[in-house]
Amino acid sequence: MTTLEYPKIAAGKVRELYAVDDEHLLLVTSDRISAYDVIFTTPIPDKGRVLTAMSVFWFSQLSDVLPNHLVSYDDERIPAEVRGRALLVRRLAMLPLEAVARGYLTGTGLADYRARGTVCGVELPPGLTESSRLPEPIFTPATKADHGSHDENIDFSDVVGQLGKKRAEEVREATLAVYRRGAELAAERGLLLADTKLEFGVDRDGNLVLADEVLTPDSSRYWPASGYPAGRPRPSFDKQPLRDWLTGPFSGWHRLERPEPPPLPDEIVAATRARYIDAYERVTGCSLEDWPA
Ligand code: PZK
Repeated sequence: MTTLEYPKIAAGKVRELYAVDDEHLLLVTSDRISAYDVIFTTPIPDKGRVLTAMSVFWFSQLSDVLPNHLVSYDDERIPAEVRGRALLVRRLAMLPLEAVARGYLTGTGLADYRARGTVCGVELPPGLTESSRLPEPIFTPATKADHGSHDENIDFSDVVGQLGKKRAEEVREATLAVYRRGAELAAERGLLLADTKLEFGVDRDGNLVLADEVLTPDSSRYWPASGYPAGRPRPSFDKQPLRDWLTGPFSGWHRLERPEPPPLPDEIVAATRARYIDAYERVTGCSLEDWPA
């Protein structure tokens, strides 16, 4: 059985989802990387393994907080060609929202705060700036946008309208609990967890289940903990070498003209790969060499 023999049921920028049977899916993470909304053709070797291994680490760390969809990362149902970067997961009824928790102000959270003084209906104190730490972590849900469009921030009251008060509160509390656990462990390892985006599903018995990828550099903003005061954008732990090269004088790439993404030079690939592996090893305390390939 090769991956391609399973029916593909969804594809994102860097991941694909296959139907294994009525109860199981295969979630495959590629080595592709995106930045500034473009997806590069040059792969980052081992990126798919890093993201997969990190998700597995976090599912295990969070298993006392809530159940998750992971069945296995090493199973006969996982084809050899994707071993180490694929997860066999339980098929769930997915909730139609992105569940985001933020401990710091950046991105669309910052934009909404500047425009309205609130993020997703949560009132924040005046005087906050780019990268400010929030007084406490907040739940900032968003719609799940179709391919090509962006997620849109929504208020908690919209989530209540969609899911009912009980489930909405459960999702909010679970999202904040995942963020708190992630931020606490990241801080012990010299990293700040600025924010994280989660997806939830519901199993046959009606239990809320953590799905998708969890606390990976693609679903979360990890920042180096030291050396960067609030007021300026902080460098992303993983993608900064790529972003710096792209926006610098040598890439020949002009973001606003939306040209084809340029091929990445070997040294940018190597530096980016090293950041992903470093993030994995810092967060988990494990060597990537001990992860299946
Ligand atoms: C599911 N996605 C998003 C992720 C993609 C799309 N356990 C599950 N059961 C049912 N559906 C999903 C999951 C999970 N996880 C997740 N869409 C459906 C997604 C990765 C690649 F193309």
